[in-house]
Amino acid sequence: MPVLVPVLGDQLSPGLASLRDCDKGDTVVLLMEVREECTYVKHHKQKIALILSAMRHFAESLRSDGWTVDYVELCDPDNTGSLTGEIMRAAERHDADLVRVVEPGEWRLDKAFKGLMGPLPCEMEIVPDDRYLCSIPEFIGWAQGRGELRMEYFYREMRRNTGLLMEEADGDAAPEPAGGKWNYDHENRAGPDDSMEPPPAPKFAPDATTRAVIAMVEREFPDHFGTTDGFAWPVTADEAEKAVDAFIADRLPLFGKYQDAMVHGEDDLFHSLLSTSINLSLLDPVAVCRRAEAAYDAGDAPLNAVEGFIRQIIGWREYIRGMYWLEMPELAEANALDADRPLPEFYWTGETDMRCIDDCVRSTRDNAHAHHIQRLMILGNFALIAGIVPQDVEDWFLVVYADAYEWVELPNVAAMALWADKGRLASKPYAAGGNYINKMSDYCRDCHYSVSKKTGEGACPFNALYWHFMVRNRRLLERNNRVARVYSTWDRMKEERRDEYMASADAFLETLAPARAGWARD
Ligand code: FAD
Ligand code: DLZ
Ligand code: SF4
Repeated sequence: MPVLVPVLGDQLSPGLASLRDCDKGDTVVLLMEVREECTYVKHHKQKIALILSAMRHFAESLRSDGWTVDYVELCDPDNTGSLTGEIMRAAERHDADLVRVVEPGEWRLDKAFKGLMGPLPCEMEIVPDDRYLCSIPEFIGWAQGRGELRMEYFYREMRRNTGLLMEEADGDAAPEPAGGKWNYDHENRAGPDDSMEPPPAPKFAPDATTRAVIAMVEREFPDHFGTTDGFAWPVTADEAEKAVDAFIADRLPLFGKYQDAMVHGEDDLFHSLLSTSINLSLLDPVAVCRRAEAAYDAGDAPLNAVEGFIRQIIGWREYIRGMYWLEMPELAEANALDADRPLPEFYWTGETDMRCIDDCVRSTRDNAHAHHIQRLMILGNFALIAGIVPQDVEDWFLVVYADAYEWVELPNVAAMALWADKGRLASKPYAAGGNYINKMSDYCRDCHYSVSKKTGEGACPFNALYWHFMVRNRRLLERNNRVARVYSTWDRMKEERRDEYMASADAFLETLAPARAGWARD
């Protein structure tokens, strides 16, 4: 009568709370490959291959550590196809006394797991997920009574709690942030330049297990988006550690400076590519931050880079997760700007003359990855200013990125990129015209469109769409004092000019072919 411990595909840590106090002799660890998780949205082929391969490798490492593992493969003939179906079946198969599972990372599964408590033939315990610095109740406590839920204040608390980049002060005074400031973001806004030489990121060649999973994914999910050809993700904790070593040695020193830069054909620049490993739990996020801090202490990386990197993990990542649980389920339906245009087909095919979008979609298709500023200021920004339905955009982001789980994808897309939550997360919409993209990238140099042309034939579409967005949403946005002066500029423009902007945007929007059905969901 063992304890059955289901471990989900993104819970691949031997230190998982559900395993911690278990007796290896009286526990069965259950890992389940199930069709429903691969297809409730039609995830990128590379993403499915990554998760299933990492699960298979994790099962092996548990076995060599002395655990009894029950591994259900996708094509097992008795596989019910769902996580709840498999937990039920395994509880009966093993005549379990107790099912103990760490709370899932998604609202949808949380509801499904709570619904299992009655039908299961034994007790079920859902234990809190303590792989984060800030628990869900702590985050809700932090948010309560605050008018504005800004990441910066949350981040400072995480710095104090962890002591990361904190320095002892004189006497009894509280520790202070290294260098005297909490945030060095203003040093992290360089566009690309000729001196920039991004070192290649490490690639992890698929081993036999990964190759078998890739073949299965190609066979079982042939119509899913993306390619598995260049699969190079870490699939074990050891490989993920090697990825951290390479990042700290080669890319961290310039991570800050070029954090917001974009270069055509350069998919990684100085980014870490660690999100897939952190989200799968192959890496402990705080341990990664301590490695970066050690590089600063040793004089191997400057403060703006190390602070910027640590902020992404103990600041943004933790805050985003807290916001997900605070704002669900309403966040999934949010559409504060009443955006009503369907997602254009070119998000899937990359077939557009906009060189910036073409490059980001290519990287997304080939690598199941695009870096932050591509996601926010190209793909997210276009969807925002073109008024694309948030739920279409959310499905796209959840499908295409190897690091995408709803807890992290949804707040980033709905709240950060699309302002669908009316500014609960971001104080103003991240809307930008072509000038911003031209400053931060080399995309515009060889584009079919001219970034300096504002309206009419051949003008960069971002320019007129920016004003179209501002005009469409004036009632809501002009009350925002971070946006208000945009309207003074608009009001000072000649009427004829304003009409040209609106006509250009309308003409461009008319050309957008909506995505065909079936890309994201059947
Ligand atoms: P780096 O640039 O090296 O950053 C270091 C780490 O910081 C990342 O590995 C990640 O763990 C963390 N991080 C940075 N920014 C964020 C953030 N905004 N939210 C959460 N963690 C962050 N990240 C995901 O993990 N999954 C997603 O589905 C996802 N969707 C996004 C959608 C949009 C519209 C936007 C704007 C951002 C999204 N992000 C998402 C955040 C970010 O873009 C990715 O974490 C990052 O690009 C991953 O690449 P990297 O590991 O090289 O990151
Ligand atoms: C995303 C995903 C996929 C593609 N496949 C599986 C799977 O077969 N088995 C599994 O346990 N989890 C999978 N996942 C992750 C889940 O969909 C879900 O996002 C997380 O478990 C939430 O914590
Ligand atoms: Fe993108 Fe406009 Fe630049 Fe072309 S000109 S790359 S569409 S921003």
